Amino acid sequence: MEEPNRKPVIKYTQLFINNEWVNSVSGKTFPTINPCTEEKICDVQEGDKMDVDLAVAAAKDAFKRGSAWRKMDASNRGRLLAKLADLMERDLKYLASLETLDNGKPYTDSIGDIEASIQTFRYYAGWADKITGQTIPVDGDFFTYTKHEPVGVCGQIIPWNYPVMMVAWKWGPALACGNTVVMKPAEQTPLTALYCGALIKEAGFPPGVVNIVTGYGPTAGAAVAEHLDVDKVAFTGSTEIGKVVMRAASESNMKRVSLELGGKSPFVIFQDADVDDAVQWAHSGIMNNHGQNCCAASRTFVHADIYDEFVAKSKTAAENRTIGDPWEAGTMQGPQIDEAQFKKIMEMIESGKQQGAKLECGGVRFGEKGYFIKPTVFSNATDEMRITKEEIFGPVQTIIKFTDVEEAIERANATTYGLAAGVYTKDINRAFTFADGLKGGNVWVNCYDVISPNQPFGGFKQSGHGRELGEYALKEYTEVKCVTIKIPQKNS
Ligand code: TXE
Repeated sequence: MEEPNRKPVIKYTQLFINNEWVNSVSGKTFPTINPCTEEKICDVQEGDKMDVDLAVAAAKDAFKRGSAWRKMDASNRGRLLAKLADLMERDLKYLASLETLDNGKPYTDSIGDIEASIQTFRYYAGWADKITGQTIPVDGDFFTYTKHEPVGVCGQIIPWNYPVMMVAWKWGPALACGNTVVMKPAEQTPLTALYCGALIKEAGFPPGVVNIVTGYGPTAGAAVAEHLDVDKVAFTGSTEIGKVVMRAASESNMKRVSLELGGKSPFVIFQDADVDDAVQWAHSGIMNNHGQNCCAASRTFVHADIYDEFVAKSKTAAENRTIGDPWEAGTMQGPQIDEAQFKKIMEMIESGKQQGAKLECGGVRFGEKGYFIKPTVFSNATDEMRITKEEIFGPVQTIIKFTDVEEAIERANATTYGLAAGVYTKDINRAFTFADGLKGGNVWVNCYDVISPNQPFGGFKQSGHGRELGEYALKEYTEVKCVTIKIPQKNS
């Protein structure tokens, strides 16, 4: 691993509209904060409705019939995406450094995220000229075919937990399908998305195909969700704001909506498990990315026969997790993203203690500066406790006991969420029973959080609408047009 660049030069802090860097119309800026030091990194242009209007106008223009983007061969769209991936690879070290600076995640994690993002762009580069329709044998002298057309201007609102990866998950399928984009990055982590904007221009995407408006949710984000000229909105974030976005979409122009929201995912571990291996999967399933992961294994159900051993080993794993300076090789956990998240997590930990769960380790701040929280393990948690029901989005493992198989499925499904789930067992029949019975968009057996660009990702119930990644994501970014032509005589 190359040495990180601890002080990456910040090159872009303006809005990216029509392949140009511009100030916000209001002239306002907002600070982005280093979560390790709680100090300002720099000021970034604060876009709002007026800037979103300009960005949408640029995206609409780029999508006009006859535009460079609309006339471009699909294979060339693929080549541009592949070029973007190459440029990210060239700048891997810089991008990872910027990500760690702005988000606080360990540099090695940032490298992994950027590599996964590059892989995602390459995957969708391959799709660009393979998005095909059907011919349909209708009755009579007619010829019918379907065409999968781009939806149009896509608003994309993303969170701060995987800043570059969310860019790749959103732009990859949108651009492969031939849409144009107005992206609103999270206010906590605007820097890497802006840098990716510079790479869009360098790769040679026509002006207006990708636009980035940094700013806050209730202003810039809401303007995207409400806009009459935005044809689709893709949102990743809280279920609460997902509902706001969906409402805004229906009350404005019925724009298409895809949502990837919160979760409270169960991981059910049986008594026949290899306990050490299961402990590791469950530990990384909740602790990775500081617990700031929508599909985090935030409810660990463990069979009574191995419960005590499992809890003891989970405690050791949490105590051994290295927390601190994200630039140091070997650091596994940095700070939470901001003060609001820090306070929310500490409040949830307090509720766990008050409601009678047993705090095995952690539960306190690490150090005096920065939003660090020690990896925390609760045992003796019950289904009614807030730590078992609500998304904590922090490094807090909640271990719950179960005995009966049927009961385990029911309890695992007793949540308003349905993003992901896991089961660990050597019994193949039980594995299938759980894979079928668990209500989640992703179910992992004897592993957890294994994600790749060609697998679909998304939620049942209040964890969202639609799927990202894989071939499935193309459906979210295309409209199906059915064309029927009268012909002189069929020859079927
Ligand atoms: O999310 P928000 P926050 C969950 C997690 C976390 C909680 C709150 O439980 O603790 O949400 O985090 C933009 N119209 N997840 O407050 O507010 C906002 O600017 C349009 C799960 O950060 O949902 C940002 O770009 N947009 C999750 C994005 O929405 C609005 C990832 C997400 O912010 C808006 C993050 C509005 N009215 C948090 N208000 C996941 N699914 O991975 C805000 N935004």
